[in-house]
Amino acid sequence: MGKIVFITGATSGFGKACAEKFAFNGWDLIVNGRRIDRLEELKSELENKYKVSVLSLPFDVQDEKAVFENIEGLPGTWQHIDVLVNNAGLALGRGYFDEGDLQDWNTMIDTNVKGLLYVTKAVLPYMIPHKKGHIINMSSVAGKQVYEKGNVYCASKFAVDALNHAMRIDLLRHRIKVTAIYPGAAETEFSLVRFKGDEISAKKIYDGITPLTAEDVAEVVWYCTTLPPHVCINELVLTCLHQADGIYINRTA
Ligand code: NDP
Ligand code: 8X3
Repeated sequence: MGKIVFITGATSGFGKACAEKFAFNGWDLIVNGRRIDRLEELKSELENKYKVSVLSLPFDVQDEKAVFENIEGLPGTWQHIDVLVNNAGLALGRGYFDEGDLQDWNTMIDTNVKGLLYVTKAVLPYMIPHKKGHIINMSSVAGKQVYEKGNVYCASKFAVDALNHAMRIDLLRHRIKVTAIYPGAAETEFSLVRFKGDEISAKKIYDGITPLTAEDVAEVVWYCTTLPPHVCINELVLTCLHQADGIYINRTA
């Protein structure tokens, strides 16, 4: 086996673009998501195109039992994970706090926070004995600043920010790198999911701007994970030219 990257949420957007980037560079991949057909398609596409090995590992990161069963059950050759990209996540709804939907809140917290915790906890026993490994946590500009109607999604990404820092501190003694990425608006399936299939609302998010692409984010993940062994990017914020941070976007410039 070559180097191994484990990417959650690889069926779309950032995760899929990261899979392509690492495969292009000859890495073997463990790819996760809930949509099995997409994982299988990705596996055969990357294996054929780049002659790498791809293990499709479908599970819902919210499901504690499934996370631990799948990761603890990894065949020996797949256990030597060099990089974990904790990318699976979503926003559901964009509305006032007092009008929020409890099920949406639970799903965001269970996926973006608890899912990330479960996967990381399950993968760490494969990294710690080797005193080597790199965890990438996908936060957001929403994890740096709260914006109107962002409430619980922002809170979930602030939690990723806090956990990233906590992991960086607590994993120092194991020589494991930890990096949080904070992208701004990027056109993937994210807004379509957030607005529950409402294509007009989803498109509006990118009105007048040239948003980041999934490939832009994958490029940054690749950069962070291929620096010399003694260098660790702790946090990296990236936005498109039209966006300064989680709040300021100029759609006329
Ligand atoms: P996409 O909707 O395109 O991709 C999200 C991915 O997460 C899919 O592969 C989806 O797979 C997976 N996923 C969602 N829920 C689960 C689950 N419960 N278990 C396993 N996998 C899951 O969005 P992006 O690529 O844009 O988003 C990726 C990450 O980046 C998210 O954490 C998001 O919050 C964050 N982000 C996005 C930004 C943006 O503007 N696009 C900006 C900043 C951060 P499946 O449905 O098959 O399970
Ligand atoms: C996604 C970016 O600005 O919609 O995390 O919160 S934003």
